[in-house]
Amino acid sequence: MILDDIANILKRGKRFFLASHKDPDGDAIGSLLALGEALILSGKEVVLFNEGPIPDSMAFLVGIENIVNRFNPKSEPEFDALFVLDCGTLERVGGNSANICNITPLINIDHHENNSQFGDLNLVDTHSSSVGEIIYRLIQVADLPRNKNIAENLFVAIQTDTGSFRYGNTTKEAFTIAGEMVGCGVSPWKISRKVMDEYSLKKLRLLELTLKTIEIFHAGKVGLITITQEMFSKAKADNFDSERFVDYPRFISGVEIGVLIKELGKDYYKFSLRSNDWVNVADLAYHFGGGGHPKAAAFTRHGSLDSIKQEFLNKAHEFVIGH
Ligand SMILES: [Mn+2]
Repeated sequence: MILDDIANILKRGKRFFLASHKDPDGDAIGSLLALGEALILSGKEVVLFNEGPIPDSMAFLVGIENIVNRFNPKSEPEFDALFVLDCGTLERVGGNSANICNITPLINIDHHENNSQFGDLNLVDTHSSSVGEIIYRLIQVADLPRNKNIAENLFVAIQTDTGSFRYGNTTKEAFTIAGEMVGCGVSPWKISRKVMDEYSLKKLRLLELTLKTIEIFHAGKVGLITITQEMFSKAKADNFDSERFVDYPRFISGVEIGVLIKELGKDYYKFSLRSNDWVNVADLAYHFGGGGHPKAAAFTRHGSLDSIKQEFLNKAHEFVIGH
C-alpha cells in the first residue's frame, strides 16, 4: 500500500525536503509543520519550504519561524525525498517548483480531486477532509513520535479546511482525529480565536466596502461580490484580509453559487467560487483553466472585468439552469 511505502521512506531516510502551496492556508501550513516536527522529533533533518506569504493568523504556531521561502538546490546536501503537500499540481508550490523537483523521489500528498498525480509516489485521497488528516495517518503508520505542537498543527489543518467542521468534507474521521488532538491538549477555543475569529479593523473596513458590491443573477442562484485594488488601498488592507469573504454571497438564501471576484492587477482577476448544494464549481472553474474541490474552486483570467464577468455568468447559467 502506498501509505506503507511512504512510511518506509520516512523511516529509512535521514534528510527530507517538505513543501506546500504558496499563499498558504491552514492545511498547507499545519500539515507542513506537523510532518516536519514529527520528523525532527525522530532525529531526522528537514527543510520546510513555503513560498508564502504566511498569514498573520498562523504566526502563533510553534515552528513557523523554521519555514523558509527561498531555496538554492546547489548549496544544499542531498535529500532522501521531496514531499509536496496540499498541491493539485507541482506548480502550486510557486516560483521554486522548478528548483525543487530535482529531488527524488517526489512524494505527492494531497486531497484535491483534480490532482495531476505529478509525484513518483502519489498519496491522493479525495475523501480526506484535509492533508492534515492524511499526515495524521502517515505519522501513525510510520510510527513517528507525536507531541502537542503536532496535535495543534493537525487540528489547524483539519479545522481550516472543513471551515470549522461545517463544510461537506466534515466526516466522522475529521471529528475523530480532531477529538484525539483535543485529548493531546489542543484548545479548540484558543485555535478558533486565533485562526478563525480574530479580525483586524482593516479587514472589517474591507468587508464593509466589499459587501456594498453584492449582485444577484440567474433567478437568485448566483451571488457575486467584487474587490478592487482601490478598495484594498482605501481600507489599507492586504490580500489576506479578504480571506473567506467569498462565503458572504453564498450565505444568501437561494444562492447556489457564491462568487468573489478579486482584482489582482490591471485587467487581471481571480474568481473564487463556492457552492451550497448541487453545483460542482470545480467543473465550472475547470472551464476557465482553474480547478479545486466540488464546493470550492477558483480560476484567474485576463481581460476587462465586464467581459470576463459576462463570459463567466453565461457559463454559470448552464450550471444552474433548470434546477
Ligand atoms: Mn487542503
